[in-house]
Amino acid sequence: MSEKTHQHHDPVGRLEDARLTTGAGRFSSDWNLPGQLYGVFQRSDRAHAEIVSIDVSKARQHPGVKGVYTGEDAVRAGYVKQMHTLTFTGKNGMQTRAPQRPALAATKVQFVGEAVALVVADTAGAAQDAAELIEIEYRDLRPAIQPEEALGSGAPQLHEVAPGNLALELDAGNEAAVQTAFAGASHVVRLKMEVTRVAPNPMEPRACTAVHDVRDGSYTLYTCNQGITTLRKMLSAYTAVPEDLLHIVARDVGGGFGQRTPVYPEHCALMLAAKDTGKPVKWVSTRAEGLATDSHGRSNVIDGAMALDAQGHILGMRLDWVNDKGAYLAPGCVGHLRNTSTCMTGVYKIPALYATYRVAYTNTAPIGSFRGAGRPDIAYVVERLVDESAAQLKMDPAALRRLNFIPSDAFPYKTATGSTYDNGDFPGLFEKAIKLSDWKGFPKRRKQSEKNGKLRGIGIGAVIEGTGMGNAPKDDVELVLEKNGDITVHTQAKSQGQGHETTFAQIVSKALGIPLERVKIVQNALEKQHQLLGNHTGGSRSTVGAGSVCHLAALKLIETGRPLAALELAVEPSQVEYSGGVFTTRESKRKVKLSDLAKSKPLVVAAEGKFASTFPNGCHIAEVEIDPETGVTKIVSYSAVDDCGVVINHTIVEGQLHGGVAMGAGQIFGEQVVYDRDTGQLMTGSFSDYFMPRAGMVPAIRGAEHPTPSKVSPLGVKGVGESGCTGSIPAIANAMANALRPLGIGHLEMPLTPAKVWHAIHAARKGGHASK
Ligand code: MCN
Repeated sequence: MSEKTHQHHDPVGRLEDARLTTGAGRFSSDWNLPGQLYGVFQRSDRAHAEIVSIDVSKARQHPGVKGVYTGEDAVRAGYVKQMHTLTFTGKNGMQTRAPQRPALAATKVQFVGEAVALVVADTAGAAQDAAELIEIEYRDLRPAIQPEEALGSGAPQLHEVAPGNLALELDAGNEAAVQTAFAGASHVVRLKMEVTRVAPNPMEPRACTAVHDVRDGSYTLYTCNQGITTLRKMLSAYTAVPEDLLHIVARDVGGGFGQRTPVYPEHCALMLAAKDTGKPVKWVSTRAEGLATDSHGRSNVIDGAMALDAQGHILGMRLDWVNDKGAYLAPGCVGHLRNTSTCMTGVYKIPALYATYRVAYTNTAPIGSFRGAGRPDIAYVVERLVDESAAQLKMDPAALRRLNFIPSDAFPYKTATGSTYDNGDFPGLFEKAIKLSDWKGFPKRRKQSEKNGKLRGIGIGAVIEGTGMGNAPKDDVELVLEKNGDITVHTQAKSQGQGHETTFAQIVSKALGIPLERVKIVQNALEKQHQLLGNHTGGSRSTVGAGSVCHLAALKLIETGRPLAALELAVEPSQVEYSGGVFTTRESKRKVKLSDLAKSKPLVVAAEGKFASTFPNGCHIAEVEIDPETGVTKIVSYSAVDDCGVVINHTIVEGQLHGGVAMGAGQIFGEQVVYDRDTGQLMTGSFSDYFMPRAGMVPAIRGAEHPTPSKVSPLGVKGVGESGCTGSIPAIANAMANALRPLGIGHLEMPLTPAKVWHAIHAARKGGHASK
């Protein structure tokens, strides 16, 4: 972000960058163990079929092959229960219908790319060659690809346990209140929307080397992840190997975006092979495997309606969701339900809310968490409805929002779906964004664009998201004052690029008043794996959770040091003061350095805490210019004001926002996982078909902070890791709608590719209907 208005810059460069930018990082495939073998998966080339037979005899005889494993082996080992998180009770007491998922498909394949066999050989090449010799006879079945169709009558059925392909049906909010609100409304605005399926595509592909120790039956997995506590729990549930026999090693992780939290069948299949061969077995995913089998994100269809009075006050909102979950419930699948009801009211005081959810199985890759995990989805839905309402009421969309914001004196604010927003100043933040974007000057700029033959639009995304709470029992860290006076802090959070080594160190160095360079953050150390239980990194919770506990641990160190210093100073502990790494007392000129307290033995303190959700919020305003001759759109201006509470590192926060905005822009303008509706073949199986956002898509962002310290965290922090995505998706979509509305073009579904935009413009100019 080169163009910015941040006033208070004290840039602290990222401590990890020296390593990461000089090739000294250590990623999963950098691990090589003596005697290791290589695994290659043979995957289903069809979306839905019964496995009639698998003949692996030729593969077994191939030179160099040390083992071939199929669904039979997975079932025999009992590796069939992938854990899921959809543990709510649904409508009328309905319980989630979750099929088993053998680590290798046993009787049926349910999506293109599903692992059917694992071949292990001396080299990856030999394993690949042998995999191609496996003969699989399938009986093809008609696939169910589109989620609404999958739920319809006559659709092909995926799982016996889930008739009608329905995994769960549930609701949230108050249906009667919404009915009353709609009955009394002057305006009802309806919009059906799709939040498309996208692929996370972190820079580092998935990889895992599994090792079995025959002496104690333990397994060590060298695998990229977002923190071991959740992964280990899920791995144990899948394999029934007790958690204390599962060790997980990762140093640097090249991006995660939610995709790396959970267990994957591949982890388990590699464990099988490692045990059987007695050798480490290494697998590195190809890009194509990643696109087909890394859990995808979003994929929701939402039928929405908003009720307003004559002045533009929002009276109620109803949303009917169809949540596509793909072929199986990925462990991280809960986000699209929980996070969409948590912030259903957005930043507005909407008195009546009601949502229904129908969770569908389809013959596609499972859907898991992906940056935002439902947060961008609900932000998009609310903000699109707000903008369409403003259009219908012929109101300025900024004016309509001003009428409806939750006022700044209303915190803590309990929403109609039961969340408690801790703190915020939505109107104040909004006005800052309006000013930053020069909202008033827009008509002039639009005219200028018109003169140049371009269509210009401006759009707002005023958004909020819940971050913080995790599924671990607590967040905890261990802080060690080393003999040389340095500080080592162990946490179970796991950076995949977020910069924790810097920000957590900043937290500790600030609390202790010592130089940053003296603090070292160590994540997921093998020797601490079974001692610390804190949350993995995800849900933008690490700063609120692990970060806050780093702060508490530092304060505890001071309290632990105080009586020791008092002894040396020969005073009562209450007379000892601490500042800047030094204990002093008024009674004498003597000082005791913190760094001297551990001279003979390291001083260890443990701290823990459990924190409620925080609610970062922001207002993003995008301005776009469309070339009607080509349908190509440029984001010409982007302003973002965010409230992530007290900011630890301004540069990192900006980077997080910038990355998130680019991801949102990618989804609006091109990213989409596409399956052929008839055959279920993956049409976007490589980067020549799957659109990845490019840096040039997002201009310099005009950013500003508007912090309201969170009451939940002792640091006053809120999360930020997903905010960019949550703000940009609605802001850019609304800007596009605003640019096209004068032509009579209604809602267009993302992705707004040049071809789609061009067709809509040309259809409108010819007086026809805009295509969806
Ligand atoms: N931060 C800060 N001040 C605040 C809040 C955060 O300085 N008030 C800093 C943090 O200390 C941290 C970073 O900003 O260095 C993000 O913090 P936080 O919001 O707590 O989020 P997490 O660390 O828990 O990261 C998870 C979040 C998620 S859920 C996704 S998805 C995501 C994201 O972070 N995936 C990422 N950002 C990513 N960034 C990179 N480079 N790669 C990913 O895979």
